[in-house]
Amino acid sequence: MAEPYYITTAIHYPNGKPHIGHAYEMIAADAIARFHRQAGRDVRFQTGTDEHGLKMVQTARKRGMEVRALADEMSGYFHEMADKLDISYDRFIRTVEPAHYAASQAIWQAMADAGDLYLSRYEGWYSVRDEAFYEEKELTDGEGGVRLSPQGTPVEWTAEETWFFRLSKYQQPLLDFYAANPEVIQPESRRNEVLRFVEGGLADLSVSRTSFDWGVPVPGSPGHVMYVWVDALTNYLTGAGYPDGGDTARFWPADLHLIGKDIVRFHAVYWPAFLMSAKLALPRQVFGHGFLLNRGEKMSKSTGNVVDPMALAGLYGVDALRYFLLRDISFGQDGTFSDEAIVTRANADLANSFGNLAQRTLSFIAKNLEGALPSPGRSDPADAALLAQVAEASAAFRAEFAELSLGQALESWMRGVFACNQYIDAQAPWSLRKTDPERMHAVLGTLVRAIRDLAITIWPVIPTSAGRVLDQLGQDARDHAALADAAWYVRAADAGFRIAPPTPIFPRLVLAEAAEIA
Ligand code: ME8
Repeated sequence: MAEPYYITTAIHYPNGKPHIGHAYEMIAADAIARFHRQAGRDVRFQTGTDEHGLKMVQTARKRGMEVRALADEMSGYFHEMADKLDISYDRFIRTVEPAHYAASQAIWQAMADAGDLYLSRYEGWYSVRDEAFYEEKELTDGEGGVRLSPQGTPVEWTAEETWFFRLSKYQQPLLDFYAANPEVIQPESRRNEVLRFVEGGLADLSVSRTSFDWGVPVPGSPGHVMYVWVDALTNYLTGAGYPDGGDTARFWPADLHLIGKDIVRFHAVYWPAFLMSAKLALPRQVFGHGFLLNRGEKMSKSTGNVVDPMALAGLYGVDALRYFLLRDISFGQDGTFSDEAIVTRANADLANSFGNLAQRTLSFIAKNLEGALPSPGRSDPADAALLAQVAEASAAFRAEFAELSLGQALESWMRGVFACNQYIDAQAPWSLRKTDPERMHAVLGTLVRAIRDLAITIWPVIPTSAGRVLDQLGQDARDHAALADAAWYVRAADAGFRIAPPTPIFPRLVLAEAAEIA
């Protein structure tokens, strides 16, 4: 049986519609999930919405709605976005599901059984926007006497009776865990932040609330609902079938929690501490990706520069957006986007390079060979050299993708595309038609093989368009094993496969008018 691979995104707060940052995270996780499926792993990919907490309560109050109605409406937009962006999730989880209540109460009970929960009084600072408690030493002064969290969000003084989790007890076990698993928190800068935070000492964590009731009830403690992060983090276990078994044995621990840099503390400190307490295995990796900036500016509702990912996908195409985000933003760092940058990148790499290569080659074959796959013809060392360059580019892509160097992987793939374009220019198959048809056949056949392998390689990033190129070549396989199967060509030729006159797959994009962008 194939080796399991469990990947998750953060679950998103449905207190508003999804923005491009949410889309970015889903797209990156989707490409990684597809990549592992191609490599033959049994992938479980989960995304969803995080629907409890005070932020949801306050947003619903402002809109004059019931919280559940707000959650239902907004979660729907996230679900719809995932589908439109070709996100191949196996489960879209909502934290209001009964199965999730059961999982959250089970992990709570396990932490209680370990003696790690006690009742006391919390007095301290809370940021509703971050749904996070902060210590006095972490705060700064904002305008008008407002105190600000390290994330720059306002905090308010909170005092109530709550349950506490003995986080302090886990300081040393956590440090031991990081030391024994140097790769567990990525990238390196995030790991260093976490180490500094934990080395600085850990206070026990308030893990229930009594001032509102929108949350998972604490078992045996009427009036208390769980702190939203306790149930939110537990979604990863719910999705694996915890506590009733289900697939927990198969898919837990998760291989990768892909999240943004602002929530690394929750995933790399609180989550492993909860799991240690509940005697469950710890995740293999937490990767904190960077933030997307709109033309270099932080997006916020007040500046009015929040970008709707569906509008961008509508203007430029889902695959152009997916390709741009993974190619132009160095994975793990902040990155900036603009309409111009999307158009420039998609045109340079997809329309003018890979798209043009496929379109020229396939339409020439359709027109001049009635679509029949070129015969072996007269080969030349340049043919094997090209296929070796393409194989090297594809192998580099796979190695870099596996290491989550996504942008670099795409650069490697482009090396393969460029090699093909140089080969076409040097071999000039169009002029060989009259002068040397034997040589023309060999060149076109070499290009067909190269295009097929480049399309399989890039498939996780641009699944619809790469899939269409492969369809034009009559290729059903999308997996890595197909790259090692060079005999496909002879089989297809023997079976009499013919290339139909192709419709272009990668349109040349034009920048949308300012009115369309807004
Ligand atoms: O934090 N660029 O939800 P969320 C890139 N519910 N990524 C961004 C971003 C940006 N501009 N803005 C946000 C939560 N993100 C919790 C998570 S998980 C158990 C609970 C990322 O809707 C952010 O870093 O505020 C996070 O990974 C995800 O979007 C959801 O953010």
